[in-house]
Amino acid sequence: SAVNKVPEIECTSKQMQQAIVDRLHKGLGTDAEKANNKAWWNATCHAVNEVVFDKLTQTQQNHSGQDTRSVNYLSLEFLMGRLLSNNLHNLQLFKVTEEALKALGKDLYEICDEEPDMALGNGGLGRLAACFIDSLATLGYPAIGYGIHYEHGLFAQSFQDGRQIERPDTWREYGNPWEICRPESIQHVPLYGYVETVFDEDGGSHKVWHAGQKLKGVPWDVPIVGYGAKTVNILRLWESRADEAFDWDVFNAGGYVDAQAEKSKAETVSKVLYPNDETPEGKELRLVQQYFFCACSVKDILRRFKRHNTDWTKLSDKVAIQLNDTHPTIAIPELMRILVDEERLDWDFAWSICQKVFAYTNHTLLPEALEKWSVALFEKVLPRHLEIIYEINRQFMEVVEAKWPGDDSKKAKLSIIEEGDDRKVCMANLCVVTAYKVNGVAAVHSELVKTDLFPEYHELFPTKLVNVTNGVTPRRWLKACNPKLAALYDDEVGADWVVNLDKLRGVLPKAKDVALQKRFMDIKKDNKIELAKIIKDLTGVEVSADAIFDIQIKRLHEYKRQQLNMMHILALYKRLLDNPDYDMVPRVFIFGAKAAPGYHMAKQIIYALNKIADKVNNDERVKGKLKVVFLPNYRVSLAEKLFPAADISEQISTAGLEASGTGNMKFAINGALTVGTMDGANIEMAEEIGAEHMFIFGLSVAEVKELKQQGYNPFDYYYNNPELKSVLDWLDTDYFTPGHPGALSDIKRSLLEGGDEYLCLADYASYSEAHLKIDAMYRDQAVWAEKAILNSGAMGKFNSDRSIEDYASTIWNLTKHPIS
Ligand code: 26R
Repeated sequence: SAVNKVPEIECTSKQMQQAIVDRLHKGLGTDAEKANNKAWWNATCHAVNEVVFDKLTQTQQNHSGQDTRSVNYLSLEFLMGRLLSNNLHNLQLFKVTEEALKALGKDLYEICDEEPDMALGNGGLGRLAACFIDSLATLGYPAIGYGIHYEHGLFAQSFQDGRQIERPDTWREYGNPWEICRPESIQHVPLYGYVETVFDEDGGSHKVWHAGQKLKGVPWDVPIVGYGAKTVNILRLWESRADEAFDWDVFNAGGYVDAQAEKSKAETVSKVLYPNDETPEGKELRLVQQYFFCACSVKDILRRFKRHNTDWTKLSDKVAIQLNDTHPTIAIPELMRILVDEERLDWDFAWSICQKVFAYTNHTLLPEALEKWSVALFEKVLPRHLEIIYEINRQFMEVVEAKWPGDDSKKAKLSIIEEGDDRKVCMANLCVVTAYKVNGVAAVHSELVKTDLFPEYHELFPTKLVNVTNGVTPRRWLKACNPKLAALYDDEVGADWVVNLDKLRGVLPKAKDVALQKRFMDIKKDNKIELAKIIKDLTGVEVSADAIFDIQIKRLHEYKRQQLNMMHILALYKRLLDNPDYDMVPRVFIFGAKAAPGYHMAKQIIYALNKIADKVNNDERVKGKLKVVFLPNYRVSLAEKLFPAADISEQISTAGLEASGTGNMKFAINGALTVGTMDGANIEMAEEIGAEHMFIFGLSVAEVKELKQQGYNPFDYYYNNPELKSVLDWLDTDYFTPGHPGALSDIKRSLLEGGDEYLCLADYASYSEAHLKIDAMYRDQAVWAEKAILNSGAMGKFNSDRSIEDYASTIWNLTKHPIS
């Protein structure tokens, strides 16, 4: 089909030069002599936008003109990273622009490095949303991403004496060339206040919510260029402002100065991204943020619907709303409120519409990550929504009663309201009750959603719970970030692998081919040399590209088990100190991770790894065989330099706890071998690649359950494994923190007295063995190269285009509208 063709370049190098120099002159008021790299970047972006805006208008006119069914992807997070290189690749203008800038004496890669990351997300969930909107546009689906225009994205991280310091991220301090403000689509959002029952002349009644405060939502649109540049969709991000239209005097007689204070209060709503990954913070501002975002988005969706429609039965024909985790759940009672209170539809009709519009994606099974809001807070901020939730719940409890008559424990478990001293609204329950489909993000995760998280819901709604395995966009995560490997694949399987990743399978039969192996390994080596330079720049540590690059990059969380990796590093260090001739292939362990600012143990693990790195890297006795590097400020743009340079990918979560993982996919596509547990998408990767080409270790989901049931005692492992014992005891000394004995003791304590919730000790021996196999295999470079090729070539399934096709067919019922 048309969308699967790699299109022609439509612009010459000369024209691109002219466009960029033009933007320098006419857009920025500078010239080629005076301009610094930031100005060149800006000018290049604006030159690119001349093409993008054209295609954007075409796409939007086409979709609107045909009143197409569309998906609305609601997400509090979009972790976009940088856009210039990505947009150039998707427009097929990268080479031309590289030439154009070269002729002007500039290096495109350096110019791209000027761009601040758009870090409007925490980690996996936010980056998934970014990959998905890339795929939606590439495949030609009408789609719009809705999010928040945070002034500050995820905090910038630095280290001070090994400890994490957070500073505000300032991605748009000096403007952002990619966004367009759309004041014509402003929305108004009520908050607080009280609910009045108004009696109608016909004897009925309806509710009126009298807001105590109002916000204005200002939309900023970021064009999302599909690969091949046929479709350009929109990411619409809402910024909060004070609402001048609101009559402040009624509520606040304070006058001008107080009004200014109200203004800055209003602006705090979209000020900052909450940096908590997997642990919700029950803060009022977060609830206001969620509601502000949902209210703006739902109103915008209805505004678009009403341009062509008056019949509400058609809403579910035109609109699908995907909830990215529970964070945007308030969109559900908000749609109910609008339909019932404002459009005056009857409740049952409105409810039947809602049940056909919303679908929900679950991204985590960790109980602490499931959002619950206190009823009291809800009542204060969103009094009408609480009433609506009560009514949804009352009716749902009747359904439960009909299914399990008299069973109060079932009702307690399924109720949207958690009873007790501090009553709570359970957002996940509201989602499952309402949504017409609920999906997990990898096969094992989706099974666990059915059997462990929502077994009763599954009994009640046997077709509601489904799986859509995650994927990543091969445009950013192979073509743009690893140009040399991309060129190899162009030669080997044809350039259209970028829209059909299954084509990479073409290299599998040649995995033993010596010439291919050499080219593949030379590329890996080049990428490692480039990363070594970055490591030197950022940390001062010198590493050899001949060593095994063993990388763990992801948020810092105990369930992801960076501390297990750490224990193994300490064991290697100990072996080297005990035996100076200990025979191992030189290894560089590389970490990148941010800890939630309030997560003490995560911060301790960062501190410990930094302290261990200091010691190991400066110890002559290890003879350069061991290096440890913790890169500061891990983010998308740094990730793009790490995945292509990895030999080993660490995917070592406790089985059953990593919903999917997506970094695992990016590593394997770029030719790293995985050391991993049978968890999340690792399991499906093993199916595609062959488990024998990975380093699988540790307890399975079933074994984890069994061990926990029996009663797990970490001391059993501690006393039975002398190496493990000595490694943990080391943490009690002041060896790594001279003068501060015990500075690392709480890590040991949580692994022993604390009960080792994530079973690090139980998996240690198996993990350590897997690393011996890695060491042995790396010594045979032909075998290693073969395995690397077999991994990369078998990753076609994990293309986010495949994920989106799954969503489109099993959940959204969406059809393509390719723009010619
Ligand atoms: C603050 C709280 C509500 C919160 C909880 C959890 C905020 C953010 C999260 C992030 C979670 C949901 C997340 O990122 N999950 C990750 O989603 C990825 C994409 O599906 C998975 O690959 C990954 O395994 C999972 O941890």
